[in-house]
Amino acid sequence: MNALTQADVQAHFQAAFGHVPEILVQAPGRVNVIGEHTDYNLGFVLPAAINYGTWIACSGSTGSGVASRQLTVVAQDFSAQRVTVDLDAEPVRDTAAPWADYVRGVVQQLRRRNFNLTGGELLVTGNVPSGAGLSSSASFEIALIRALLALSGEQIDPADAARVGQAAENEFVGIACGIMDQLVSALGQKNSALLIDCANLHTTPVRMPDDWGILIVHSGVRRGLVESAYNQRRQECEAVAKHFAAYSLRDVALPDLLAAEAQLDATAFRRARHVLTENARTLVAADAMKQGELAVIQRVMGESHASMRTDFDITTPAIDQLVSIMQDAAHGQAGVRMTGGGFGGCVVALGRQSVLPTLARAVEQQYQTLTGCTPTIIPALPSDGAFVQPPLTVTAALAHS
Ligand code: GAF
Repeated sequence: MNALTQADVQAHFQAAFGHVPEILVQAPGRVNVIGEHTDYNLGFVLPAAINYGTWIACSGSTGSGVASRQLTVVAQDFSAQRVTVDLDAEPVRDTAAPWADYVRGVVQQLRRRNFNLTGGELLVTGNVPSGAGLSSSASFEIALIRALLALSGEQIDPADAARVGQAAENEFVGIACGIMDQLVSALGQKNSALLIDCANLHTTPVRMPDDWGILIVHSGVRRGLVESAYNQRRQECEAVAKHFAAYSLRDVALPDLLAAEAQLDATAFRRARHVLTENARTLVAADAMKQGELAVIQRVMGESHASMRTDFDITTPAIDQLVSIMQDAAHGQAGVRMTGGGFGGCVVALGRQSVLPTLARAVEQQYQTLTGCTPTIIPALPSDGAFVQPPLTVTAALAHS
């Protein structure tokens, strides 16, 4: 993966704007250990922030009047495309620079919450593999929120930052995502996963045992039709909640769902069964991680993948093959499942550090031959959530470069 240093980010800013930045912000992507499509059903999730993220270097507007009510944003990883956003204008979607919709959506939400934003110059770059289901968008949103508020001298609670990012995505970008990705990007903790109760946003860090590790493998499967299929899953879940006159699936008990099978559409029933059983598995997994119970992790992650395949219909044949290769190679020393929204993207393994290289080798030896897809091995470390820091001094930047 592309390593990115603070000195690189500063150098990109300087090349774009001709002076040094005042503030640097980083917000991580995430890998979800377990708890898939449960967040928007107000259930439980267990993601970890990872050591890949979005960086923003920024400084306040140097001018006054009109200029100070504008943001100039350069997206280093999109051919250094430069976009200007007027802080006072009603936002309009930009088909020439879709990445800038996240900026407009975030600004709109911050304004609605009466944050007093000031203009500035922002350089955005990152190393979260895009389209991999590792939350490059949420990390961009959280980095933006932290950067814009740092420039304006305003503060935000991490849970509120997550709500702003989610609302920007739901209301402006048009994806009906839950809050998991934004919340773990804001609040993740080193060496830990974060158990989130999405009904009240209560978070509990769950420390990973010292001899455990995480391995992510990108399946090389493009995530096609993600948005429409994702939004459709959400509607299916909400329809079942409505059948029970419940606010969300969180308020439906598994025995009641099972008893109602004959009255429900067969697909809707399977969708809800995935969500309710996944909530239970997530709580078991959090406890097993805390206690270092590998056999339990292996079982529930395996069950989670099977449920995503047969009940939620979000895996693909190549991803099922990838999971199977890694499960066989793990010999009970790691849990393996697809991670993220599905329809492509990545597989995650959590288990004994010593076995993870064996899993990576098995993937390299078998996956491409069996599926024709090219895998990418992504070693990952559970990491801290978003942070703001002053830039390196010129001397320190030179020493790092
Ligand atoms: C995507 C969404 F953005 C999350 O909110 C979550 O629903 C996830 O898919 C599935 O668990 O990452």
